[in-house]
Amino acid sequence: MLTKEQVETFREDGFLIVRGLLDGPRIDVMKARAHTIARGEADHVPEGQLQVEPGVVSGERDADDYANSLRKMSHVAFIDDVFRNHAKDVHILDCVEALLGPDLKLYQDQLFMKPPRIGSRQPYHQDQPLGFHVDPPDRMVTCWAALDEATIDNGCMWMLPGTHKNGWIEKERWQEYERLSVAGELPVERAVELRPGDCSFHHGHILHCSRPNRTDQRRWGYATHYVSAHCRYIGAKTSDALLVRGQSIAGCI
Ligand SMILES: O=C(O)CCC(=O)C(=O)O
Repeated sequence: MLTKEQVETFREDGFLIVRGLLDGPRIDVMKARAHTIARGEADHVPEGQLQVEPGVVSGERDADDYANSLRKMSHVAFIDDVFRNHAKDVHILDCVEALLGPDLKLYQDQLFMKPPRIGSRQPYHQDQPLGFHVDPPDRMVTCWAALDEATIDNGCMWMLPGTHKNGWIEKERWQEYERLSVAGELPVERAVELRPGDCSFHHGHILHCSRPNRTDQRRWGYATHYVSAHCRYIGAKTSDALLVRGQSIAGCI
């Protein structure tokens, strides 16, 4: 569980770093499975769940192999036991429970792969308005687990502390923050540099981005997006959110 001070930091800043939450052997198992999937050797993961870097798709950038052309894998915890076990990890869920309460569902997961040299920028955005159809909207937390070292040079995430307190922010303002950040004129943005096994937790409304990978080092980070099981689901399709702790609530997601 988190300390009172850690919960307070999350409430104030909209994000929190927890060092050394996951051990090395565990990270190695996840990396091995991710490699198998990225090499196209896992029949249970359809290619549609893998996204290639836009620069490679457009022909402007070259990758040395298919695995190193990938930008991300999505929704793998719903079909792969290694990633599902991670999503149900007791240490992660203890932290999320301290932030969202005892009944928790996994809504979505994404392995952000930021390959060497060609890994592109992820512009400033809030997660929650981008496809998380829950009410109330603020009962959502992402755990971003570092599988590799994430540094300023290889494209770690950056956060704008406190922006989660504004709820939904107009997309024009996302773009304005993005413009300032690219111009180097946003002194309040904070880098989230992590070592393998460290995790950061962020609120669904915090503005955040990640920069391009300018190094020869890959930067894999696995994001699991959790919601409180007490939220109502307001999406058009049926929700496949996965109960990971506590109980489902009648009439809720
Ligand atoms: O890892 C990245 O590059 C972006 C991650 C992100 O936007 C998220 O986890 O919400």
